[in-house]
Amino acid sequence: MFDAEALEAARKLFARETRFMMGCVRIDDLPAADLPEVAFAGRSNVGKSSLINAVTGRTHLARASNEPGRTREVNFFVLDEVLRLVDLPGYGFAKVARDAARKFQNLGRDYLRGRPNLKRAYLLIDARHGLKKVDEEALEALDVAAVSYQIILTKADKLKPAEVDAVVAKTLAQISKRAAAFPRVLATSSAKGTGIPELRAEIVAACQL
Ligand SMILES: Nc1nc2c(ncn2[C@@H]2O[C@H](COP(=O)(O)OP(=O)(O)OP(=O)(O)O)[C@@H](O)[C@H]2O)c(=O)[nH]1
Ligand SMILES: [Mg+2]
Repeated sequence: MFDAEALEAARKLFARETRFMMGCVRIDDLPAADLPEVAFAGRSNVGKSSLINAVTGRTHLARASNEPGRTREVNFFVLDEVLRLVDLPGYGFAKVARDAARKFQNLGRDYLRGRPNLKRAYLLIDARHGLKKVDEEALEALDVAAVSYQIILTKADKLKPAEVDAVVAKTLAQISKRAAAFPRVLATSSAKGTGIPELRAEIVAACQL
């Protein structure tokens, strides 16, 4: 999929400094759309913030936690002033007060719908669960908004390799008819580093860096 040269170039880029830029709670507060962006979306607790930490090689850049609903802002991280990684609030989450949850979930959705410099959205799916109904709604919204997106399986360390392969194959089949879905599903583990070099290369390719 990626040759050694592409993986090495991506590794080098992501070895550069990433800084936290800002967290937005209102759609009007987003930064100017002046750098390519990739965003991480998915159910609450799926591992979005952890994956941003893994690709940037930083442990506590994005705040990750076992408490669902951890990320409530649209958080922007800037890699070497050439690219922004965007950590979105999760969806499909019932435990926080409903109004508050709706507010930050809508914020994530509004970001995805209207961002002109968004080069790719990564829709994260827990490898143990595969696509759920609530994810289908997200896929639908991304297709309608014509946002180029790619599915990433998370927490692959929780499954045996053969089981991961089966979920990859099944997920690929499920998205085969979706117009805006990138026809490659990447299995990752932020905990073990699986798939992280490949994800870096995917981001470089998506942003044409
Ligand atoms: N085993 C394992 N656990 C993971 C992995 N990635 C994340 N986790 C755990 O999953 C939990 C949720 O991770 P987060 O990164 O905070 O998830 P999130 O998608 O950002 O969640 P919200 O901000 O609430 O939407 C944390 O306890 C992480 O340690 C992984 O690759 N493997
Ligand atoms: Mg988070």
